[in-house]
Amino acid sequence: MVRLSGGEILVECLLREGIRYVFGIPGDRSLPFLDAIHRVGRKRGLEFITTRHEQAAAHMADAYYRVTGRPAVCYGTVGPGAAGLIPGVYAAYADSIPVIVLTSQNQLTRIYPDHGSMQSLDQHSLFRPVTKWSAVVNHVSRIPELVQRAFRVALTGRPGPVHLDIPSDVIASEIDLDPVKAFPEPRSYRPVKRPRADPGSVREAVRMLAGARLPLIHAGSGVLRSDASEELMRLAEALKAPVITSLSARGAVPEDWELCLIPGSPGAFVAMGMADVVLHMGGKLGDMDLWGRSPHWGEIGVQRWIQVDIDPEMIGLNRPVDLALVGDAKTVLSQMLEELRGLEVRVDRDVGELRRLCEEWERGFLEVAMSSSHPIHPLRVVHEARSFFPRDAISVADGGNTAVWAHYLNRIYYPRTFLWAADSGHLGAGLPYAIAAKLASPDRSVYLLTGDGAFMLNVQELETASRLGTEIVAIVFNDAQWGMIKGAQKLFYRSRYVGVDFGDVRHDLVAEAMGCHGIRVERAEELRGALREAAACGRPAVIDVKVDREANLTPPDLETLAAIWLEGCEVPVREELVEERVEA
Ligand SMILES: Cc1ncc(C[n+]2csc(CCOP(=O)(O)OP(=O)(O)O)c2C)c(N)n1
Repeated sequence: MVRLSGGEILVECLLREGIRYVFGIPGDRSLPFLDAIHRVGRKRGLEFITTRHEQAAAHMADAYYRVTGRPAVCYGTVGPGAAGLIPGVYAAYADSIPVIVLTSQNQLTRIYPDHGSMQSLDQHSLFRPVTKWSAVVNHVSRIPELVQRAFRVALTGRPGPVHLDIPSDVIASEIDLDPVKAFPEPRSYRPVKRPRADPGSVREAVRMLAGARLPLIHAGSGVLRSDASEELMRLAEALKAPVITSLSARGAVPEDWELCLIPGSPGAFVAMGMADVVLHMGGKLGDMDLWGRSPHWGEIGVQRWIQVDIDPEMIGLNRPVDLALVGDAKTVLSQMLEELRGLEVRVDRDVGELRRLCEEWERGFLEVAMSSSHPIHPLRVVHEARSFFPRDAISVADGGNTAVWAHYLNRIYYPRTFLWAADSGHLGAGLPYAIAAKLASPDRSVYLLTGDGAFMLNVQELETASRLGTEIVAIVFNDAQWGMIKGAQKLFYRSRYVGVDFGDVRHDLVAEAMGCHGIRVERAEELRGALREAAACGRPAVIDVKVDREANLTPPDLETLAAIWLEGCEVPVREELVEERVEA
């Protein structure tokens, strides 16, 4: 038996799970935990990284998982610290990212219900809607069991964040325990094998796909979470089936691959309508997938649909299926490949034309990018950045229209090299994502394409980047406006702008003030030199690019996106009334 404090027990549990980073802002309630990191954790590779806002801490833990496939921890102190984590935890939850969220809580005798302590907050309830599971650790002896359960819940099934609320007397108290029993290997408390699908259904699915006139694979982020890209490409090749990824699964296949149809491109749209059998792997078919419904997809009952998901609750969520397979993407794809052996596959499929449509679409954007140099078109910035950084660089997107432009010309070639808060659309995630991506993968280039509005939401993290020496290149599309919202006001409300303009900030000078390198660019010809300077400066760098304000209002897809988001809530624009009132 050994005598350990709650803080030491917690650290030991995290070490057993291979945790490398705890991101957060300390509070007085976390002192025993921090001290245990100092005495026990550090020498075994566990570090506490202070951020300058808890939201960024959660985004960093999120990004660390996206890049490495291994979870990280974010921490907030009782009350404001916990509340500050929420936006980042929500973004992770929306994209099914397993983040281990720890919060400090007041003493057991003062909580649930609270009777007047400073900073009291029902954190258990607060985190429930943005986590898969939340629990209050009500005794020091329960720390191992509840931490182990937290990891089990976070990492199995459809992954997601989990939350433990730890009272300050629990973390400070000591107990005698048997370390062999208290800290077993993870495989003794959570499954390490991936679930297989029913073999009969796999056989049926493969037969449907092999005999299809045009099979199409739609890959969601389950493919990324399960590291199934290689199996996916092998299956697509064997079937001669084109692949479209969801926007959040970009990188699951190389976007210049002959079977890849870029989401949102005409090639993808034609295939979505034409395919007679669709294999939908690991995703929820949300609004950005146009709900899997006609007119963009084939008619229900005509276009046959096979859905694979690790979570049975996702089956048929937005489109009825002809065949459901419940299992892990990588395992099910391997089962399919095995089943396909020796089976005759139709060979008359030609996806070349579909692919040509994608390339034409891209060429159109490239022409716009290169058509002028002043003011700088946002597409030019995207193009210069993508062609400067190596194929395996990690790119992070943030912002409204900036992220839309980035989609057009920022091609992704490898899994886990594209970070974007896809399902939350959470502005401000970009800078913390980029910093954590560099921590997670120091040998790769990391660049951020961000709107200026989005950038300022977590700009304080430039200090974190400079302290950590994470050499990222942040490219800020400076148009001094909330472009996407202003663009919607332009399209639907006759340019009656409200709340969408702000000042021209010198982001390069802000960067310098926080220990980073800053460059301002006003002409397109300066972009290449600025990128070179930023990449070679040996510090995190910010390139503040003055982009064309007018062009940044309405990228071609804005109208479609706005129609999806505003469906059913369009306000009829009654011009006569508006004019009458103005005159009165
Ligand atoms: C945290 C958060 N607040 C508000 C929004 C709503 N929103 C969506 S796009 C957008 C404008 C983004 O402006 P910017 O980052 O400057 O990029 P731009 O559209 O100008 O390229 C806003 C405010 C959001 N998605 N996230």
